[in-house]
Amino acid sequence: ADKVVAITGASSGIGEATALLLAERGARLALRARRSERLADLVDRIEKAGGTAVHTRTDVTRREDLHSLVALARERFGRLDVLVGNAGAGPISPLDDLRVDEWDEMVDVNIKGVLHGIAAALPVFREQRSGHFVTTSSTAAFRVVPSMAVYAGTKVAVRAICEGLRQEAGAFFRVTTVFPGFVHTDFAEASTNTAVRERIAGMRDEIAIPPDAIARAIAFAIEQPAEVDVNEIAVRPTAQD
Ligand code: NJP
Repeated sequence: ADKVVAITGASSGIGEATALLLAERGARLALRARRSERLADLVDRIEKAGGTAVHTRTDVTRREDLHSLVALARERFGRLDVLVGNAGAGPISPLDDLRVDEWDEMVDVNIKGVLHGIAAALPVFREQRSGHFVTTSSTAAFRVVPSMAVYAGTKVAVRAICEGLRQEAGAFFRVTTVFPGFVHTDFAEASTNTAVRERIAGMRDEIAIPPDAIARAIAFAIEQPAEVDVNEIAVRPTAQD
């Protein structure tokens, strides 16, 4: 359909794959992340294939950036139908490493980044009497694995926030939380602990599924009829524990 969809974390991985798939299916897109040159290239590819997309640099830890995202999407396309809150940070490490700045980063991007999106889009969805929040959590929200304590904590928080949002949504807007398992993206390189990074990268090369698998799950939720709200979707590699 011709929905207006804003995607955070659109510059690589799951966000990029979702942008390409939704553009192919007719959505008009507002793409956001910090790496503008990658976004510009993505917009180019989408337009060359006949799609419609705009981009602006956004840091989801800055509340005002999310407000401008929502405002610009409405200015450009007249409304906002879906906010895909997908930006995430995963510099994972054992707690005992005390990489406290990285804990802060994960809390700021993964939790506050999602909250900033909700704060910006909720009044618009209420006014339109329609809208859809799609947020990327993680299967780490279901089971903590070694070195993932803080990361998993942020993704548990995302799940709780989105479930609370769903309960408050009434008949106005929809809430979908996506829980990816191991996906083949740059995410595996984010850890600054060499042993952890090598272990994760090794697992990635062995079992990870392509980001398009998550894009298809997001498209499935978005394309349901208005009265159907797909709330939680977990998508793991078949070989994942
Ligand atoms: O990873 P990656 P994924 N402001 O690194 C953006 C979750 N997940 O696609 O700003 C704005 O390719 C960053 O853009 P840039 C994961 O937790 C993954 O795998 O340009 N954007 C990039 O576009 C995350 O929520 C796996 O650097 C910021 C994007 O986030 C989501 O999937 C498993 C930002 C990250 O893309 C997408 O991650 C799982 C900021 N401050 C959950 N900081 C997996 N890959 O295995 C980062 O369970 N970004």
